[in-house]
Amino acid sequence: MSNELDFEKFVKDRKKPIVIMFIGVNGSGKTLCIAKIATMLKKMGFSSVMAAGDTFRAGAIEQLSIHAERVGVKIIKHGPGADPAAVAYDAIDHARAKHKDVVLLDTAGRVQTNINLMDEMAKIKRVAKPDLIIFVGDALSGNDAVDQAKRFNEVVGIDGVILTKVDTDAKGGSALSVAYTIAKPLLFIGVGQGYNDQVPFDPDWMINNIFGKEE
Ligand SMILES: Nc1nc2c(ncn2[C@@H]2O[C@H](COP(=O)(O)OP(=O)(O)OP(=O)(O)O)[C@@H](O)[C@H]2O)c(=O)[nH]1
Ligand SMILES: [Mg+2]
Repeated sequence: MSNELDFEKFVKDRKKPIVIMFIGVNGSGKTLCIAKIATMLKKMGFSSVMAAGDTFRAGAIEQLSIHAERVGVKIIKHGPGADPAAVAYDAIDHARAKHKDVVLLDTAGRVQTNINLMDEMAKIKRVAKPDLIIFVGDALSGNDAVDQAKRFNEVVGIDGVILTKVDTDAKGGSALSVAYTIAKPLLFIGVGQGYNDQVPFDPDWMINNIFGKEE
C-alpha cells in the first residue's frame, strides 16, 4: 500500500481540465463522493463541473443534480439511457470552454462480474481519457471489496482508492486490504453522509483502530 498521491498537489500541478472518473459497484458511494470532492475542491480554490455519467439507474441523474445544486457547481447531463461517454465528452468540452479546473465523472454502479458493464466502463475511459480513475469501495463489503478492486483494476486501471462508510465499519480493516492488494494509494475515507465527511487516510489511526490501543 502507498499513500503517495498528494491530491491537492496533483490538482494544482496538472494541466486543466483534469478529468476524474469514479467507478465502483452499486451503492458503494460514488455519487456522494463526487459531491464531497467538489466541496473539497471549492475549499481549495478550484472549480469543478459534474458529469452525469450514470445514465443507467433511474433517478441517478436527478440525484447528482441535487448534489450539484447544493454544492453550487454546474452539472452536464443528458437523458436517461444516453451514452455515458458522450456525457463525459460534453462535460470536458464545457470545462475547456469555461476554464473549469476539474471534471468529476459519475458512472453507473456495476458488479465486477458483469462483462458488458465492465466493457462499457472501458469505453468511457477510452473517450474521457481520465487523468485519474478512482475506485470507490464500501468498507462494509469486506473481502468482496478486494475482489472488486482487483477486477476493476484489471479492466481500466485504478489510480487511487476512496473507501466509504468507514464511520459504520468499526475497524476499517478492509480499507487496508483493498489498498494493499492493488498497491494503489488510498486517497480519502468517507466518514459520514455530509459533504465534509471525507478525510485523508491516516494509517496510524487505522492501525490503532484495527489492533486497538492499550487502554
Ligand atoms: N454513513 C455513510 N454513508 C455513506 C458514505 N458514503 C456514501 N454513503 C451512503 O451510501 C448510499 C449510497 O451512496 P451513493 O453515493 O448513492 O452510491 P453510488 O455508488 O453512487 O450508488 P449507485 O449510483 O447506485 O451505484 C447513500 O445513502 C449515501 O448517503 C459514508 O462515508 N458514510
Ligand atoms: Mg451513483
